[in-house]
Parts: sequence; C-alpha cells; structure tokens
Amino acid sequence: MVSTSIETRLFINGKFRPSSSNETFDLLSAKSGLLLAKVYEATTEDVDDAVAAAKAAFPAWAALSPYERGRYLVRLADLIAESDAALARLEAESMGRPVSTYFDATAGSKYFRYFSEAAYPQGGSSLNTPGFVNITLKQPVGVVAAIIPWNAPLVFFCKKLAPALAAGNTVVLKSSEKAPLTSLYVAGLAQKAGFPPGVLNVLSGHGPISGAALASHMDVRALTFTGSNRTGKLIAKMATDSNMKKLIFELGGKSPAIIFDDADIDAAARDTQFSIQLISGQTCMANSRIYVQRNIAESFIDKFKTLFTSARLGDPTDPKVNHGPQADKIQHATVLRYIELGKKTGKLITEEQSASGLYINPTIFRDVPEDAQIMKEEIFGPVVIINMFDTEAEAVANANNTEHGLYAAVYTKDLDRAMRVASRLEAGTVGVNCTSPTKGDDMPFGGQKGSGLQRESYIHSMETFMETKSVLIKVAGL
Ligand code: TXE
Repeated sequence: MVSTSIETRLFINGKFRPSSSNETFDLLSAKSGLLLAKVYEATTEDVDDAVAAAKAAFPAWAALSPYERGRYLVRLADLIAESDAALARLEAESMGRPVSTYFDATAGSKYFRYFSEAAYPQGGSSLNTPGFVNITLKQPVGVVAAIIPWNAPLVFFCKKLAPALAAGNTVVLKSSEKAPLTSLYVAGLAQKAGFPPGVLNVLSGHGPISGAALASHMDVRALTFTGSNRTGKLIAKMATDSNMKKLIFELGGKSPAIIFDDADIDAAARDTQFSIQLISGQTCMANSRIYVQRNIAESFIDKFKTLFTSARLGDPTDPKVNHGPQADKIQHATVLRYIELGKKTGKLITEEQSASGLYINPTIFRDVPEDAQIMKEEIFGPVVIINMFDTEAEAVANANNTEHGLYAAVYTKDLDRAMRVASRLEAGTVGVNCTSPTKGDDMPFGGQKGSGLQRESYIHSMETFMETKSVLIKVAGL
C-alpha cells in the first residue's frame, strides 16, 4: 500500500518537486515485500538543477560566520533527535531494520550538533621567512556531492553532510535507490530548520543515472561516497575523466577478529556475534571472519553459535525482534548465493536455511580454505567464517590476506601482543578487546587498501572538505 504521507519527491533549491521526467520507481517494503512508495527518479536534468542551485547558494553560505552556519546545524540536530521514533519506524518498514537496534537518530543528530561548532578552529597557519609573512587559508571547496548507501542511510546522511556544510560548502546528496525515504524525510526537516534554498539538495534515483551524473559533473568539486568497491572504482574513473574532483571513499570490508587463548572468551563471543548480526550483517565493518586460537576453538564456537542462532527473527517493528530481513531481493539472493558457494568449500555448522521472505538465518562456516571466494568477498549478510590458528604470525598473515582493510579486532589480555598485532593489522581501525560497531567518537574512520580513501568522522572530516591555500605576503624591510 502506498502511503500518501511519505515524501517521495526530490528536494531541490529549498522545495520538493517531482522529477523532470515525472517518472517514479517502486520501493518495496523489505518487511512485507509489498509496494511501499513510488519514488521520483532524478534525471540528469534534475542533477544539473540541483548542482546549479548549490552553486548559486555557495557564496552566501560560505560567507556566513561559523556561528551563523552552526545555528542551522543545531536546529536540524534537534529536529532529527525529535524524529527518532518516526525515523525508526520508516526504516523498519522500508529497510527491515529492527526498531530494537535503531540508534541512528541519536548518532545522526550528534554529528550535526558536533559540527555546529567545529568550524571555529579551522584556521590556517603562518610562517615568517626573510622578506615574507606566509599564511595558509582554509577554504570550502564549493559544491560537494554525497552518494550514500542503504544500510544506515540516516547515519551516512549526517556523517557526510554535517562536516561539508559546517566547512561552508553546499551539497547535493543522492540516496540509494534501495533507501530513499529517510533522506527525503530529513530534507523536510532541513526545510523546517530554515536552511537557505540550494544549500542542501536531496535526490533519489539509480546510480548509473543520477549517481553517474554527479560523479561526472564539472561543477561538483568534491564527492564523498560510501558503497561497494565496484561502484567506487566506477566513480573514481568518472571523477578523474571529468574535473578531478576530490574523492572521499568508504568502501566495503571483510573485517577479521583474532581471538587468542588468554582472551575473555565470553566477551569475545558476545561482541563478535553482535558485530556480524547487527542489521542482519549489512554493515561494512562487521567482523565476518573470526580467527580463534586452536586450543580454545571448540569452546568459543559453542558459545558463539548459541548466541548467534538465538537471534529473534521477525517483524522489525516489534521491539522484541533483533534480526530483520535483508534489504531487498537482490541482497537476499546475493547472500544465499554466497552460502551455496560456502557449502562447496567450508563446513556449514548451522542448520540449512529455513527462513521465508527476505530473512536469512544466522549462518556459520568453519575450516574454510584461505583462498576460497567467501573468504575474500564481502557477503553483507549474517554469515560468518570461523577458522583456527596456532601462532600469532599465522593469524596476522591470514587476517591481512585480503584486499579489504576497514576494521579489525584482537582479543587478548597480553598488552604487548595486543599492540604488536594492532600495529601489524592492515586496517583503518583496530579494536583491542572490542570490535565493530565500537568507534571512538573523535577517531578518524576509513579504510586501508581497497576499503577507501581519506578519513571521516568528526574533526577529521573537516580537512577533507576544505582546500588549503598558501598566501605569500612580501613585506618590504622584513
Ligand atoms: O552498492 P552500490 P549496492 C556493498 C555490499 C553490498 C554491495 C552492493 O557488499 O552487498 O555493496 O550494494 C550508487 N555511479 N556495500 O548495490 O552499487 C547507488 O545508487 C554513481 C557496502 O547497493 O555501491 C547507491 O547510492 N553512483 C557498503 C550507492 O552508489 C552509483 C554499503 C551504493 O551502491 C553507481 C553498501 C554509478 N555507476 C553496499 N552505481 C558499505 N561500505 O557500507 C551505484 N551507485
């Protein structure tokens, strides 16, 4: 059933409007499989309009003081926090995210609140050399495009837009075709917060149309993207073939957790189970590979399996449910395909799939060869591989044996070993006796190797959305 209260139009230059072609795409509910909304599909003409609006709004927005820009950000932070229940419900209905695991409105509003004051210290530096006083200026880049995924749409909206706007840029965001509703909802809140027209624009639609148009656009100066490695490569090519826009990428992961025999096994089992089960395994940093030291392996696997298989599958709007469906038919089919592949190479130690609809039962493989496809590629589902190791060197080598490098974890009580392993793991973030989704509030976040470019999160994001300009001032007699 299509609800008339759900916003499905594009948000361009401060107003909601249909797409220029008037065409829509169907958004099906992950929960019921039924039609939830007909959402307007942005055309390249709509992309041009949104970028033109952002470009026109840029000089006045950039000229505001950090305090004045910050006031808009604070108002939006408050409105997002007040909309917690409505946003949780929207994501449960459309994406299948259980309301019991929804913390995104709190996390999202925190980004806007934090960045409301983050522009104050963004000054340059000065250096005296004979005959000169040299300074650096920090300046916004101009129009920033954001292309976001579907697994945590509100978090990505806030994490990318708050620093870009605080730094004085204007933005055009394209949501994922799988999850357009949250971004449109927040666009409505931005309108309520009184953002000047054109400062923040939100488009819905498919990657190869509006996403590609943004990546190739000559007036977009920076592009921040979270999504698959495959799409990241396509965007990088379009960006360099057009105007060499600055790129900030957070791509997929195949995150390892290494558990040594002196670790607190109960805590390690609890944490790693939560990490791979959150949003039904659809998070980039989920520890999808676990390496456990051989002499504690059977005990760890028993504990992990008991926790993982007691997931409560069901209606994501039910607060007792903690395991929802996969986001859509494509994601569901992809995960099932990987499970079939896994059965050919590893040992399945959970039951065969019995869930209906788009649900996937928690799935564990053990003793999988390191070169198997399921060890290398991101599955993005509630599927974990548990392998054993004997030595520290072997564990680190296997953990690093992938092109991904987003997040890794090590569990041990030996501080020397923890620090050795943390420094050798090829990952942007390493948890010691903790694993994802744990992230330091003011720690840089991003990937090594194929998992990304640049770092995001809090103050680190400001740098990426600013240019540094050197100004050389010749001073007579100095
Ligand atoms: O990703 P895409 P999909 C991984 C995860 C998942 C797989 C596929 O493994 O199973 O990717 O998901 C836009 N030009 N991650 O297909 O295609 C698209 O419209 C410009 C990990 O959804 O990368 C959407 O807005 N844009 C990840 C965004 O890119 C294009 C989160 C992401 O979609 C485009 C999501 C194009 N040619 C998926 N094609 C993470 N790191 O958290 C697509 N897009």
